[in-house]
Amino acid sequence: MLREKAVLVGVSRPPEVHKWQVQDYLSELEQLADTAGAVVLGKFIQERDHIDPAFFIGKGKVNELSDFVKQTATDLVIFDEELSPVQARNLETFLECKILDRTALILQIFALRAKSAQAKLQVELAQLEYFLPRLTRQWTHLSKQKGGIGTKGPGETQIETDRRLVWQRISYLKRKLELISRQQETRTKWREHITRIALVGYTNAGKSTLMNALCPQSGIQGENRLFATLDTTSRRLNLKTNKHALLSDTVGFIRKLPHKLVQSFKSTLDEVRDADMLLHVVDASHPNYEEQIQVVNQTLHELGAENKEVLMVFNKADMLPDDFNFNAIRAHYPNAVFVSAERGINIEHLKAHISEVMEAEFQTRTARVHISQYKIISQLHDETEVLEKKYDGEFVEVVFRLPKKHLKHVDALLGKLLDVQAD
Ligand SMILES: Nc1nc2c(ncn2[C@@H]2O[C@H](COP(=O)(O)OP(=O)(O)OP(=O)(O)O)[C@@H](O)[C@H]2O)c(=O)[nH]1
Ligand SMILES: [Mg+2]
Repeated sequence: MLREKAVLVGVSRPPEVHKWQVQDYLSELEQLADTAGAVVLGKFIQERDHIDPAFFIGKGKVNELSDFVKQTATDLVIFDEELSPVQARNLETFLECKILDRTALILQIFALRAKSAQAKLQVELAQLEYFLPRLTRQWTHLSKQKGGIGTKGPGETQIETDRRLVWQRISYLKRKLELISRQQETRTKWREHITRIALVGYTNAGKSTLMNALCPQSGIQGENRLFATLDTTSRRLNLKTNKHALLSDTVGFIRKLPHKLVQSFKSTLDEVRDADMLLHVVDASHPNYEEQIQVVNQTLHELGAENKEVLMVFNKADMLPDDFNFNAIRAHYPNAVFVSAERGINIEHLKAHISEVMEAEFQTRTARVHISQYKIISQLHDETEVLEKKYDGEFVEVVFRLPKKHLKHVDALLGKLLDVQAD
């Protein structure tokens, strides 16, 4: 396949955003462009303190860019920032090539990657909401002629469609997603009594590889590309002391993850919101791992999942230099665990840590149940972990443990009994 030729543009605004930072951002953007199937021919960085309302970058830079685009027959110019619909249109007219911003590029990758029906619907919804204000004849005309990046999705079919129809499609997609999410709720009801753990982290940090290391039968493969995982997968995680938990692998986060995308992936990300505990996977070998941690924390905040028990897992420890300053990380994150998911290093230690954190969330109780209430005993077996049963005449003394969050539920069950003691 002939790869489209792309040029990247970033803007530095010292002292807030320095040139070296923009260089890092553009390397990440290059990885995104590569994932979307483009080859990057050049990178432009402009230093300026105000944004041009018409072209985003200054006129001089636009001219420079225009020369480069013509000389190299560039197919598309990708901006690391979000452009207004007017800026995108002006640039498109002036440069006579496709213009994409970071958001559109990420949406494009999600569209290429989406496999399940749910993921496809979620991406389409995000794309429509993003493209709606940008639907211009000129844009669709260009994309129809040329095809390629930025055109997979709603663009083509909407040439003759007015916005009202797009809105109809948006509300249809929302209804459909709502339905799927309700169906999932019923399907996952049984999981309520299992401790749920979700893997979260920056894209490419090694979440799927770690899932595979923790649950060797999971058959999940890590991949060296951004957004390898879009759908949530859950597997049983076997632990020594707490028997088991349900571990979920989720979609990765990235700097400036389009807000609309986070919104449309709401039901996929429910797995994160509903989790009892998060494993925040960090690529410790990445030069910008600290910023990536902040991005993940911010996205968790956006999802309303910021107050959860979090275990920081610093992955790719096999790639760290000998003089790596582990203590600096430990000072910041006292509960940090260093692992190598790929080499299987320290995985048992991580499991022990997970058990320890989970333990704090558990409580042990004793109930005295009359043998005629055998149904309650069997329910305790189903919904808690029964540690011991002692028979005493017509009574059974059951010692069981369960997550604190389920105490209420079990208390209601035991409400009918006289003799319940907590220890
Ligand atoms: N050297 C090294 N590479 C690793 C390790 N863990 C994962 N990787 C590599 O990092 C890349 C990304 O791994 P994934 O498990 O796909 O990462 P992810 O966090 O699931 O990424 P997304 O699903 O895209 O968000 C793959 O090429 C892995 O082989 C590790 O411990 N050491
Ligand atoms: Mg993954």
